[in-house]
Order: sequence, then structure tokens, then C-alpha cells
Amino acid sequence: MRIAVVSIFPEMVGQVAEYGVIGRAKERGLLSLLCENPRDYTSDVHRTVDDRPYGGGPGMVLKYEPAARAIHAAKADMPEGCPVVCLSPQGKVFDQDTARRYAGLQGMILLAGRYEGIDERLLENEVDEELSLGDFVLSGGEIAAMAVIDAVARLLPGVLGDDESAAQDSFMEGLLDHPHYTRPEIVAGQRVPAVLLSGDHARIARWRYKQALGRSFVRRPDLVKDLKLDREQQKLLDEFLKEQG
Ligand code: 9D3
Repeated sequence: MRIAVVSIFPEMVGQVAEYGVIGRAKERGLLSLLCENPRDYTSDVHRTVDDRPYGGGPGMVLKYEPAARAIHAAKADMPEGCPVVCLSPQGKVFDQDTARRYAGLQGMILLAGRYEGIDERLLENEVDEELSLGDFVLSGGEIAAMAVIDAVARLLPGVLGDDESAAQDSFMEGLLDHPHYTRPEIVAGQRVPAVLLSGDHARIARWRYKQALGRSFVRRPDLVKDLKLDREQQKLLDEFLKEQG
């Protein structure tokens, strides 16, 4: 897969892309990244990428022409038909389904905004989708773009090892993870739950599923409310809630 990022801070994206899952995906030739900087497509001596908002008000607005030209340059260097996705607080909230949809594409172009906003005509003419990470304020779209790239890269076949790929299944089921423990057996006077030392794999699996279901119900009721719980799942949830008080 090939991903282009249009940003006035291309170094920011390039740095992060050297590490971890994204770095490995690039090394293995499963992902290639391209950065285009609107500043490289300005025609004035000051290389201006922003300007004051019509109608007044605080902050600056990303100008149409340099960003449009950067997007066109990215498109020329990408597979045919790649969507242009703008990271913005006005977008649909990014989720794992969207990550899976993107991972099936040949490529995509991510537009990271800065300043108070982007000229609306750029969104109308050049952008196919808008994506948000959620209801909090970032200073620009670059960190959001990197989050999307990371989530997509780990879904590309061959990027994760078999163990890591199998571990993804737990979130695929739509629940939070169960608690994890490692040595030593006692830390700060707290023991590892005895069941995890029992060697009884069926009991361990049942305990973990109970924890995942219970924690999801308590911490993220939105994840559980649409699940149709069968008798066994309802029993595990009741047990969890009784054990937690
Ligand atoms: C404080 C500024 N806000 C006034 C109402 C508007 C605003 C403009 C630009 C808020 C954030 C931004 C920059 N944010 C992003 O580019 C962004 C973002 C985010 O802020 N939150 C969650 N997801 C995303 S994706 C891109």
C-alpha cells in the first residue's frame, strides 16, 4: 500500500514513520510513504500557505492553491483512484472498521490541516472524506494522520507476526482486553490471580473472557449495549459484577 501525506510539517510524519510497526511495514516493502508540502507549491517570495479568514476572527486559514497543488502532485505519484482523506475535527470518528476499509485500498492521500481551518472550497473540490480522532482539540492533523497510518499498517498482511495477528482478534470481537500479569508473582503485596497459575487453560480462557466482558460493560457500556449476550455471556457478566461488588 502507498500512503501520501500532505502537510506543512512533512518532517514530523517522516520521523514517526521510521519506528515500530510503520517502520517495519516500510522495511518489508508492504507500505510506502510520500510527503508533499504545500509550501513547495507556493509562488510568492514568502512561500505563504495561510491567510486571514474572510469575515474576520482569530487564527489563519490554510490557502487553497498551494494545498490543491500538493494534492495533485501526490495523486500523480499514487495508484489511480486513491481517496483524499482530510483529518479534521468535523470528520466522522475514525474506527477499526474504517481502518480495515483503508487497508484494502491500493493507496490513500491524507491531508493534515493546520491553523484555524482549511479553505472550504478545498474540501468541496479535492477531499473525498473527513476523519476525526474524537472530541478533543489537536493543534493540527499530522498526529491524527500518523494514528491512521499506524492503525492501517498493522492490518496489512505480513506486517505483524503470527502472535500479534492472533492477538488482534480480541479487539475484533469488539471488547476491551482482559488484565495482564507477568513476573514476579507478588508485587506491592498483590498476588497474581490464582487461576492464571493453575495451568488449566479452559478456566484461564473463561476467566479472561469474563474480565473482558465485565470491564467492557463497566468502562465502555457503548461497546456492550448492542451485543446480544447469550446465556453463558450473561452468566459471566453477572459473576464479574458480583465479584467486583
Ligand atoms: C481551538 C480551535 N477550534 C476552535 C473551535 C477549532 C479547531 C481548529 C483546528 C480545532 C482543532 C484544529 C486542528 N485539529 C485537527 O486538525 C484535527 C483533529 C482534532 O483537533 N481533534 C480530533 N481529531 C482531529 S483530526 C484533525
